[in-house]
Amino acid sequence: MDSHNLGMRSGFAAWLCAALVAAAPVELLPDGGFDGPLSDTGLPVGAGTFAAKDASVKASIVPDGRTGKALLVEGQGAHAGVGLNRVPIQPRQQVALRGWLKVEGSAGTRAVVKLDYLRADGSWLAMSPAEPVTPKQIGWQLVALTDVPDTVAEAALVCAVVAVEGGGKAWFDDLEMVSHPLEPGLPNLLQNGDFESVTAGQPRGFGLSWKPREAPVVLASSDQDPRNGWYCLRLAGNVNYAVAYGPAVLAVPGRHYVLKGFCRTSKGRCRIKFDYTRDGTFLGQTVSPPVSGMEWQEQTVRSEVERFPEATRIAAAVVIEGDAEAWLDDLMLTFE
Ligand SMILES: [Ca+2]
Ligand SMILES: [Ca+2]
Repeated sequence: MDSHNLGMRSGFAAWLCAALVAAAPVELLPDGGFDGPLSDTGLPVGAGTFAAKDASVKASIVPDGRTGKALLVEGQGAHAGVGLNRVPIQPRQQVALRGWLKVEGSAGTRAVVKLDYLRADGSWLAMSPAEPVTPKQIGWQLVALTDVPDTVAEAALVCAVVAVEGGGKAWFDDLEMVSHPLEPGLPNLLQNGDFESVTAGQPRGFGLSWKPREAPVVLASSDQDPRNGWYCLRLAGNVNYAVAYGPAVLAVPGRHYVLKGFCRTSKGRCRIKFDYTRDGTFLGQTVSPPVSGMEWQEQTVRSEVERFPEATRIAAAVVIEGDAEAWLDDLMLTFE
């Protein structure tokens, strides 16, 4: 799986590239690597533990990190962890949080990296979690998420939080949290179309439509020169064809959907497309012209919902054919 190859080094360069079209990102977590000086509590400056009612927590900096030291959280009870910082929410900013974690414990143990939203008085309001990691996932796992804090009503502060649920031990390391101005434009109907949400090395919400028998197909988050942010999607294989699709949305009759996305390939060809479905059954598709070459190229597909009047869902998808390796970023689903 690609997740173990995903490094952090190229990430900042990617944000700098993005900065050519938008303002530079702001670093919001001073010591997400847990290798810096500690306060009297034994934790990085600004960090503090919390525990749900009837739960308890012990947090410490330990030597066996992914790089140098790590934060170890040992929890008992439903929910306990460490808030790492508290940052005032700025209007029209997107916040991205990523990090590595591994977890040990019983089958019900889960470890979470998340953003918590607090009122101005510090009371808890809401959260935006990455997909939890369980003890079944062996070794360090990469997770990443993004959110737009000023869309959370009443929220004044945003906080990077690591937590253990159900009792157990979890190690956290190499956390990064940045904010950058939200790009103007229409809202994206496609969740995780920027591929910045990562679950154990996989782009959250995206999956293969089928697993070809003749050869393995790789669908993974990739930090190889994303067009924007930290990550893009990588789809590779040597098969007749392979399709990665995202979360489907309602196919509203009369609505004209537009899918835009950026693709590049090291070999073979790649297209973006719409799939039309009803109750999970494939009815048809509309595909873009093929893209090949290492430069990011924009593609656009316009829906043909009227050709499939029985369709109830429409899904954005990416397809490769033959011996191909492709990267996708900034998939945008809107309607006209
Ligand atoms: Ca570290
Ligand atoms: Ca991206």
